[in-house]
Amino acid sequence: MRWALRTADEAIVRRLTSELNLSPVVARLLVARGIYAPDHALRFLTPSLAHLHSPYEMLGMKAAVERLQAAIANKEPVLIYGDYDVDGTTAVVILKTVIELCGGVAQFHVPHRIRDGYGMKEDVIERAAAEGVRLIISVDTGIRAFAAAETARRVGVDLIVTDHHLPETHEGVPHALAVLNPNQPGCGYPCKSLCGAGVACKVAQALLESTGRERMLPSFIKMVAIATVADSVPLIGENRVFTKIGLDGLRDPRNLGLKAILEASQVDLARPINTGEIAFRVAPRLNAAGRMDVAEDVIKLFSTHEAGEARALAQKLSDLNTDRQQEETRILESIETTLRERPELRDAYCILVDGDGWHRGVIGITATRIVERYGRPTIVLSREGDEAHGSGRSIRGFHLLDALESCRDLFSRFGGHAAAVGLGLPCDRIPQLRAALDGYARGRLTPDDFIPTLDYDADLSLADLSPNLYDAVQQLRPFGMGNPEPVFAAHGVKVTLPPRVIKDKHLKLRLAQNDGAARTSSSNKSYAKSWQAMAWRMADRVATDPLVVGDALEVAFTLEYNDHPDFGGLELRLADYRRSQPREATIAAKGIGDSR
Ligand SMILES: [Mn+2]
Repeated sequence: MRWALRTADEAIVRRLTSELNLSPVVARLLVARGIYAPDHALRFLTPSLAHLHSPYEMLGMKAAVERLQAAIANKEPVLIYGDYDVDGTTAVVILKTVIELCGGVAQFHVPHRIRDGYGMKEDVIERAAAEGVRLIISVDTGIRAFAAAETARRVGVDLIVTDHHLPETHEGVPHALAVLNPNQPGCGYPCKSLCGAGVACKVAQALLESTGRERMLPSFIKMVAIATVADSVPLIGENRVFTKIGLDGLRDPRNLGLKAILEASQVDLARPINTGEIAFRVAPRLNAAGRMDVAEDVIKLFSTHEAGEARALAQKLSDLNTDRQQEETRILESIETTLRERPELRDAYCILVDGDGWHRGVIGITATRIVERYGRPTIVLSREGDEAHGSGRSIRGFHLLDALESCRDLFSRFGGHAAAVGLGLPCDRIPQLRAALDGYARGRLTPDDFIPTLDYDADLSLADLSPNLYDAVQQLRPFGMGNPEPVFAAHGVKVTLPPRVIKDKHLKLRLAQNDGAARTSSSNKSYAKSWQAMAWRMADRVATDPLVVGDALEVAFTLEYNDHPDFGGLELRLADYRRSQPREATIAAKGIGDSR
């Protein structure tokens, strides 16, 4: 692993430090995250509802709200057209709840991932029209639904599109009564990176404000926070306000479904919720419905007024998630076997593996795992009859969609972006695709690109660690996409107790800063202060290269607070460690291009 220090202009760091009376470490973290102006920094450190933008800054909001208000007043049924992932289903829940709260009637449609595929379908619109629906509002989908918009016009249905995905560059946006998307041309909305539920929440905010119910907004924001984390949009701007306020609010869940799913996910409500708990425990359960079965269960979960039903649905989602994990493990093992037996596949610059009947809802996650393991762009294909369906994930600096563009004639469908793609092609073209992608990648990557990089924020001495520093860093929470958890590096650290292996997997170390004579003065209390360090899943490293007391290390770490009453306190969570080089060797290594 390569370590790279995030850059931060020292002059700006000094200015923020003095103007806002911040700790220099926090100022550096802010500047490394692109926050230079003092007022911006203040807003970042203290997110509040007052920072939310007016919904009417979004193009199309006025027309959308007026039409919704008319529907609500006339008790006209409104069909909400959603999507099957966390973002799409929570967005449905947000709009359904707000329409019903205001006295209206709401129905919803969520496509089935395998049967219906992604996007708005004309037959759903025709059927709704036949049943008397005169207003459809999409959430988290629809920005490229040109045919669906035409159908709506033909059958006399007003269509409001709300979405956050990028519009088509040439054809513009569908012809609809209103189109709400901060990314459409001409929309001056300041926060461009809202998720689908975020856009839906802006509609909800407008409806709540117009009926004097704005104090209800925080309960909607709890739902938006889950979607914002699950959809991997950057946690900056309005998204930071949503996640900060929403995650705090989730500690007091009122909605029975929320309460049940947090309980089933074993989220500890006694302490601040972090984005990892949402991303790795709550979201996979909500997503499991759309991946493995029917996404409607998520909407039922959040709509029920029956605690027993909520618990049963949360349990069903947890079971589906267990199925999903087993399916993922099965596919991963099969891929690993293939890569062992056919090393030429593993050595490809763009890995492409295929298998029979792999669950299409899971192959994207397995592609992510293979990228983590091998550091190379990866496409996983599931063969179903004559057609193969695939998902791909990339590495930093390799535009996977461009790679697919370079051989576009091979596909029956493809789409996505730099980091992730979806595709379909006839099975007999898989060998051609494999060769084409490998060739394309060899022209753009070198083996050096396959070494993962650990970005870190600052070099510290362990003597600088303190509960105050920990508290200061916590002000930047919640961490996640666009606001990574701060990682620090310390050099010349000594192992002070024999390392302990925990559960065969993890490593527990005791570390102290080896500062030499400078800190031997008895007046310096920080001398010899040692810290506990947890190195999760790193036990195999001491099996091949044992650590003993006195070994000198460089460590990259995040700060953790262990609240155990007896041996709790501030501790380190290692992101990586390596042996300190003797001084001469370090200088020599620098000469040949060491990263620091
Ligand atoms: Mn989305």
